[in-house]
Amino acid sequence: MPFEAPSQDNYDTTENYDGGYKFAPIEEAEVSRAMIKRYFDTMYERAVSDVVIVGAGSAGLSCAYHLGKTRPDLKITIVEANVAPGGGAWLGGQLMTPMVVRKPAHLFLKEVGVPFEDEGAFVVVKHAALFTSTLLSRVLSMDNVVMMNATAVEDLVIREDFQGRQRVGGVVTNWTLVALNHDTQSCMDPNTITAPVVVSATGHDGPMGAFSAKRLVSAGLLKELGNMRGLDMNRAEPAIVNNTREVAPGLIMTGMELSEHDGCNRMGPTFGAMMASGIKAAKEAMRALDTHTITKGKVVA
Ligand code: 48N
Repeated sequence: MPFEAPSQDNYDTTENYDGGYKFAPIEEAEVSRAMIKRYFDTMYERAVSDVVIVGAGSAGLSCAYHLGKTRPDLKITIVEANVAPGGGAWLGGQLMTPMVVRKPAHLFLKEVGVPFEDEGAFVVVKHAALFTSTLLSRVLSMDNVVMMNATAVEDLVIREDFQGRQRVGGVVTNWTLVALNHDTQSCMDPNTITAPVVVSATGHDGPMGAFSAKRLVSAGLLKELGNMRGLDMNRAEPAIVNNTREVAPGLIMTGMELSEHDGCNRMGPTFGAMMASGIKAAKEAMRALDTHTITKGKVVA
């Protein structure tokens, strides 16, 4: 019998909740094909992206927001190892829920539409998850931004460029559960995403924290890690924002990963620097794209 939609079109139609709730009929294969086609069409299309952002924590998401909003023409692909994006921004400090953001970074909260309580020099978001879920929803609703979560960057594409320099030209990916289990069986080879600019925002802790910083050392592009220093909020936050930069040709580093790369202080449970650093990383990415000639996702001049 053809599906008869409920008489009204609002979600709480009474007839639906008196034991009469009905769904439109479906074939299981329709569900599979709806997911497969969309996901793998996206993977195919994003095999060459304009910017890859590694890590969907507060820095990576802030970068994606500013970049996606400012340059809706760019193909921005976020690769996030966890099933749940958001990194360390679901809670404040010591698992407490309020999130502290020092001014003037609170202006980003206004931009994104996150309410806060004003404490003078800083503001407090009542629950960190309110910030992260709001920012995630803004980023994921952008047509030019794609997020591949549960997907790990397990290496960097590094090639000699037109100037004879070692340049990061994309990322090497695998399903995270595969990346974490390479020692259980051999030959689970990865995949790649080519991009002229990679923004690394992999944080300072967790199973893959500071991934790109560590890879630069093992690939011989960085002599040694600076290693994150002790907590000093007033030194740490401006250092992270002001030193957000292209740390290697084609690789921009942002957020707490930079503290491991540079050896600057940590700030603890205050998140304004993550937002401002992410925004600066977006500006650095646009600068890099504007100063080079790019063909098929590669910097050629
Ligand atoms: O939230 P994080 O860890 O990193 P940031 O830099 O966005 O924010 C850091 C911030 O939460 C703090 O640590 C605060 C301010 N505390 C400071 C302090 O002093 O303690 O997000 C990084 C994201 C995570 O979601 C990881 O799962 C992901 O990056 N990730 C990766 N994704 C893909 N491939 C990888 N190899 C990878 N490594 C990490």
